[in-house]
Amino acid sequence: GCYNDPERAGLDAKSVFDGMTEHLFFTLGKLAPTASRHDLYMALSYAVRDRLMMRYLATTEAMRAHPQKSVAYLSAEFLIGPQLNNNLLNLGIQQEAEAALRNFGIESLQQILDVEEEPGLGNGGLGRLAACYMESLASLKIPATGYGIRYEFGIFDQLIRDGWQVEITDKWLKGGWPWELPQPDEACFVGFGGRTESYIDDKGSYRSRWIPAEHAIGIPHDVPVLGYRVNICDRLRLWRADATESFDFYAFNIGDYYGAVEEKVGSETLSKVLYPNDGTDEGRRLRLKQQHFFVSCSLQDMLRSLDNRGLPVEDFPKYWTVQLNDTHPAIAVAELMRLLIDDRHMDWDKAWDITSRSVAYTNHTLLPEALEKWDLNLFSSLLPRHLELIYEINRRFLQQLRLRYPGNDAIQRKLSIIDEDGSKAVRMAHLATIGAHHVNGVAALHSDLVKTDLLPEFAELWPEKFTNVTNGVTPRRWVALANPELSTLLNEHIGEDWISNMENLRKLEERQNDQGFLEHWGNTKLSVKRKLASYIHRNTGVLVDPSTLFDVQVKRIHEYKRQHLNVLQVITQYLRIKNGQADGMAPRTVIFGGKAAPGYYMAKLIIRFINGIAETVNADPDMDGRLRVVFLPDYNVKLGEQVYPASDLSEQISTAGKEASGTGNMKFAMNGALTIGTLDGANVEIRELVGAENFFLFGKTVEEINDLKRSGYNPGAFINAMPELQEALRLIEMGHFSNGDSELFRPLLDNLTGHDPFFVMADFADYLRAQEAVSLAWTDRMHWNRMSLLNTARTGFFSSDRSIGEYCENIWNVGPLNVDITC
Ligand code: DL6
Repeated sequence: GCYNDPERAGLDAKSVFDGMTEHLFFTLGKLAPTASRHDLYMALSYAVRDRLMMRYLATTEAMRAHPQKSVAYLSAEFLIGPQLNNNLLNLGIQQEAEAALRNFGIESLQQILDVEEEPGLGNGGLGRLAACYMESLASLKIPATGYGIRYEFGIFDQLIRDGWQVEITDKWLKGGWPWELPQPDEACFVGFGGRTESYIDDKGSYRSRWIPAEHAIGIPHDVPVLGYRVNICDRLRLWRADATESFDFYAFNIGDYYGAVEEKVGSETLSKVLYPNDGTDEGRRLRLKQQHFFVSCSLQDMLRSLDNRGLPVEDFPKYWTVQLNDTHPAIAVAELMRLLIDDRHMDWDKAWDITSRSVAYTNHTLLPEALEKWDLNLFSSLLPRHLELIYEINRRFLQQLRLRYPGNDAIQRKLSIIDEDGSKAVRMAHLATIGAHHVNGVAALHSDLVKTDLLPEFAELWPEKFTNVTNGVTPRRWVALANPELSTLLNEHIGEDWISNMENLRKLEERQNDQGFLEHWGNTKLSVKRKLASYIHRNTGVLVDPSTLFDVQVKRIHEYKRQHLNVLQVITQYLRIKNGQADGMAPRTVIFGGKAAPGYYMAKLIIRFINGIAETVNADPDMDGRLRVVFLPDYNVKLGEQVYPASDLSEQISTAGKEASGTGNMKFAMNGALTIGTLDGANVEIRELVGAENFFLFGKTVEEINDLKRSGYNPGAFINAMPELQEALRLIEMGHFSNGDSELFRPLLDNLTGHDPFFVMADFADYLRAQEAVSLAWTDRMHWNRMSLLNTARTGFFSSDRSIGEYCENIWNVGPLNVDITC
């Protein structure tokens, strides 16, 4: 077939303009002179989507004609961010789009990009990682589908009222979202609840089957994912839950209209809302339903794709490699077994062989509260057949263990999928580990800790299963799109290759002693900081000076990420200025951003704390030109794109051993920010690559933290050794940052001075020392610029292209697909 229709989908400015005009008229029912910016955004997006379609269909057709292995990336979250500019960049038509817009009286593309609403279908790093990986898969020409949920309401919008976080429903679909293609004829049925029964099939064999009490329908909504300057266009397939009509019809006929509506409303709530992933106890039952819903639809879809192409189901592992993004989709192990055994009448061994050769699992956290466990009663009431299958998987696994460790009951209890200590529960990480052919952590340190601390016995049992793939982020979005100023500079001096081969940034090192270049480097950063300063002024009313050091911590608010450590340090700086002891201190703008889970009290109090300090500091004339504190409301992908490029200092200050990887740390470093950080997650690798002399290290190591725990940690001992810290705590206690209210921050103070679970007090002195080193380094601007340049030059490793390359090679065993779109 011919997928290249230059009339209908050309890439020049005239074609884009014609496409927009056509969509304004026929799709949106608008005339150009009265079109709003939103109309123009929609028209341009549809015109761009047309240009994705031929690549998308050519990719589908290539996979039909020449089947090869494809990646199924299963993730409860895809935080994909705004789509328009990314697609323009990857197609190579940003300038053409801008030219087309000028014909509608729009001066800059940015004015239209500002209109785009982002789908907040993720909480933070895990969901954003999935989005970067989809983009890299397509750019590396690997056939892939990202399977997830089309939440009607994604992560809440955050407002700040009187210093507190207020959550507002995220209505990302309200203006219409032009990037999805609903495919109702590819819907799937999913069951819940009910019972199981045995029966004898037509060949006389005993079988089990599940009689669910209720059903939902999953309607796929496909989002094209175009790679950078390639013909491959992969897809994100997001499932929306719909009501099952057969039930409704029956109820309508017997006159139970309201009963039928209730059923309909019930199943539609399934894809209604995204839940926090941090272990707070919200919506447990619905969350498990969501997981099974999207996993079941996705696996049915994969099996159907084999059927449609006439490929035998036994070849499932030859055509699909299924990656579990954390344990949220771990039910896939039991569901694939069920589909193969119950629906396809396969025997156990064959089904297990297929399942365990297809599935791999990525662990993203060691935090015990975030490791998923499902109460056994809840689980059996929703998924009775899956529980039977899990019992059988477990029985066979424990048998294997008994042979390996005869008489060792303790190890069986510890590794069993069923947790029998206290109220019984299903341990999803164990199910995933047993069912997967590979288990990986997301940074070198984290993968080591998975082996030594989280799953040591599993790692001893199956050493070859355990591996590492350090996370990465896509340079297209996080440098080329987010930082056009830096991109232009890079393109001029080292060529454009870096966008698809980030290791080429190394060429920058040749310029590290070139004074003129370093000055240019610094000025480029300054111009990006001016843009952020103006955003800050418009959105918070705070005036900040772009020439000050932009010291930034943006990420979810969590005690382990220790935003409160940062705030305490700010108070110390404030006190030093007040006491006339601030000689040599760099003038700073300290910027925070991030959302707290709605049910996480301490995190919300930390937001209030940041805003309390900001209010006091920013109102004090003594701080003018020396210290400003800003909390940026509603931190999301779009805002991240403005923040990373404009940062000088990246705060990566989690308690060692708690942050699995971090990916913000990579975005900052690529954009030339220096890191102040602990030896945690990917910080370790960032420091190794950029060089210890270009990184501000502080804090206790994982071993030192463990020693402190063992010896009985007493934060008081650390506080007593630091008069400055005592003074800071005293001021907080007096209500100095809360208009005299001495109770407001008491829970935070009690936490820090009491048991201090994240070792804030233990790391404080060293953090202060490292911040002084930052101040000192800032005084020699050429030296700072050189360090900044080296951070960019040496962080090509953190491109998600490298991570995906490793997954393809070491875990998935997949290769690129060639797609031809010429006629
Ligand atoms: O791997 C992506 C991302 C890491 O960079 C973060 O360090 C890690 O916290 C995050 N993990 C999760 C898992 N659930 N929880 N909580 O979000 O994954």
